[in-house]
Amino acid sequence: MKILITGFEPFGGELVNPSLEAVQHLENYIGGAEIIKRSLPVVFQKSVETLIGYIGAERPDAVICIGQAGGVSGITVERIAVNLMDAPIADNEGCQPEDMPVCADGPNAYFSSLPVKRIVQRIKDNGLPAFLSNSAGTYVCNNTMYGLLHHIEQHYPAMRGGFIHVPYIPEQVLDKPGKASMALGDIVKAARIAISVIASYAE
Ligand code: PCA
Repeated sequence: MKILITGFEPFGGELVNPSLEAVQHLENYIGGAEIIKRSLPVVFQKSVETLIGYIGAERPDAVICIGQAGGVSGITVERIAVNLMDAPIADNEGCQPEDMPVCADGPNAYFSSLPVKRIVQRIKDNGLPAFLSNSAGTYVCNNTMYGLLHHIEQHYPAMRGGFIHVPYIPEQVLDKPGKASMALGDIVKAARIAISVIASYAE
């Protein structure tokens, strides 16, 4: 099988985004699956358009988008994307939508079609903190997850898709006392586990 995994560019004044760092460290084959690694801009709608372009070019069996959730203390597997853009800060092109739908004629929400509970459990079984989350926020990550699941629903009913948020890496919290972080190697390990679960689940 083929799995497309994406990370985001840095945003919000950060110099790195752990999601993209982790994606770039992944091997090209994991658990028998071919891994396609790509980056997404932190820009409303452009992130979705870019992702849809990758999907059209690669026709993967599953799509995992990864993003940074500064302050979380573990791998955060998202269950739900909501049809709402309400940005606490401007995106990387200066856009800050407020109380707007992602898709005017779309449903209120989509559920991840990844095996979210299995992923959380397997990461924990490997000694790393992981949580199931019922909100991916209302910023670019939620927008991307919603756009992904909307596109899958309309065009690729057999494709699986979902979103995982990851913590800061230690170098990002040197000036943020009290903020949680996770070593990049552990985030990479968790991403590998998530991929392995998806690869075996589909068989
Ligand atoms: N995190 C942001 C957008 C890009 C990223 O890595 C979010 O959680 O919406």
